[in-house]
Amino acid sequence: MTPWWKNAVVYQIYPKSFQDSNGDGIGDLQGIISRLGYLEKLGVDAIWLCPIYKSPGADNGYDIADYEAIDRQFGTMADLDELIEQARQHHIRIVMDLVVNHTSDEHKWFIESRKSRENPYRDFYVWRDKPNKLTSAFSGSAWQYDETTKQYYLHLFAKKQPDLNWKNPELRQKIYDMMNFWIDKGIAGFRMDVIECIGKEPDQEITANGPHLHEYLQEMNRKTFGKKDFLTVGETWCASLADAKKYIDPKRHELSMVFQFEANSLDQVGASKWNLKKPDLAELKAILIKWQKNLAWNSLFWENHDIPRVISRFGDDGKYRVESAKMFAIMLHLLKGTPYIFNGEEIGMTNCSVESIDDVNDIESRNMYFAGLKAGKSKAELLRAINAKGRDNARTPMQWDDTANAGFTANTPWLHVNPNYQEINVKKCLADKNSIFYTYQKLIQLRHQNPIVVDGDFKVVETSDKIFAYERILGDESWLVVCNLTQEGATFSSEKNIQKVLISNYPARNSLQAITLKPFEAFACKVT
Ligand code: TEU
Ligand code: CA
Repeated sequence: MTPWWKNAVVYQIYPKSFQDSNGDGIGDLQGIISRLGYLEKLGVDAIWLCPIYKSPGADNGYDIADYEAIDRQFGTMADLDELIEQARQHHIRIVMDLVVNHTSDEHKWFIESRKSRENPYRDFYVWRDKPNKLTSAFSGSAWQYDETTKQYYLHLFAKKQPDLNWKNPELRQKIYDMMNFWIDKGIAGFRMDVIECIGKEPDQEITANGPHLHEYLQEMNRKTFGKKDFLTVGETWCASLADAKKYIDPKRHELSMVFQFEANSLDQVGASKWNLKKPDLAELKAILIKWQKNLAWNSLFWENHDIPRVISRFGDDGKYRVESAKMFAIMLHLLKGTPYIFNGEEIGMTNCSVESIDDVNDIESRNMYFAGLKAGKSKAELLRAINAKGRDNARTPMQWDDTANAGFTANTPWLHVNPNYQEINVKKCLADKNSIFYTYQKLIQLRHQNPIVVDGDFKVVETSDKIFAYERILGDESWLVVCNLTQEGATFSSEKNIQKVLISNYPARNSLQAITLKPFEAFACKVT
């Protein structure tokens, strides 16, 4: 049986920023419901919904206080049920975010756990007498002293995100029960937050890829989604090719696919994302080729709620904004794997700079800033790093139209709207047959209608570093994809003949012999 996700395209929604329905400045479930027609027009098969569970919001919902309740700011469980049902009527499935490496410190398990060393929930979390050198992804030590029981608890993320102890079988069973609660509701998949960390061995300072990780995933598979037609995608920042093969090997019964982030370090020096460097697109190409050639199935994505907008980062968000957005779309969507579109990517939304830390919401950026000030760095250099890499860049409200607050809310939005909303918005894109939106729509259609996009072999075409070109081949059919990664002209030549141009971001070509590609030019054609 072919799983539902095999020829699907997934659309990621950051609920807080998508559409506000009741004027409190915060996106919500009814807002999403009101935009299902738009998503159906785009043609996506599923929505990955970032966390909407009950949460104090220290990390915008990735700090969960109750896995089986909806946060009031997003609506109610009835709204969620309505979303699942209405989405189904628009041929869209719902994939939920599963955050089980940690909870909020306001989760009832942690409230109990911290009460006494003998509490039945004590061992659901990781408590030690002394901290070691482990650090939090959000700056500082990963250990927090707790006065009541005079021990430290582990938090690989914020202080308000204590890590769960997966060594405890009772905890694991509670997680599986919760997953089954959601599966029974009729959701179609889970995106698994930092799932590589659940096998952590804190005493050995091992966080990702611990010795029991795959054992836990196999147990989870068996006890929850294993026999279902279900999408599971693991967020695995540290996955090597060998790790990825383990996660997705059908014989091992773990996950459908993983997000790997090898290309994500292209614009940094060393281990810190804040040490900026100009990315080398030849390396980007090499990474894509490596994963296409060696992994049976990839997750294909440029953006998510943690990383900058792709055109601002690797392309051009100025003069060639439209051309480069379409080029990145064409390059990615005709590769082998499951494409993910992050809300706003399909209209070419860009990064959004701030001038003061007061305008920054993201906990990762804020903690880095204040730690940086203490360490003697200048405000200017810290803000420069935040403007290039901070997570708020991709989290600004969805730009629907050119009215106040971009049609996102009738009131003050929780996070500033990008000032370019009058130029870049959904309404304008829908009215222009040549817009980025229709390039995405067309790419989704191509995937749905042509098995070659799903099943075809991937073959690299040798070119200069400026160009990424590849073929997809199925039986005697062959598609050629050619992308100019730069804003300069680039020469390309092939012996092949164009039978049909399938998609392009400039007027269609009719020959492949010694052509000079225009800035960020990209096209795909059937060749003989
Ligand atoms: O992200 C995992 C993660 O490692 C990020 O914190 C990453 O290091 C950072 O965003 C890079 O800029 C997941 C979620 O996607 C993220 O939003 C959460 O903050 C994090 O887990 C904790 O749940
Ligand atoms: Ca609202």
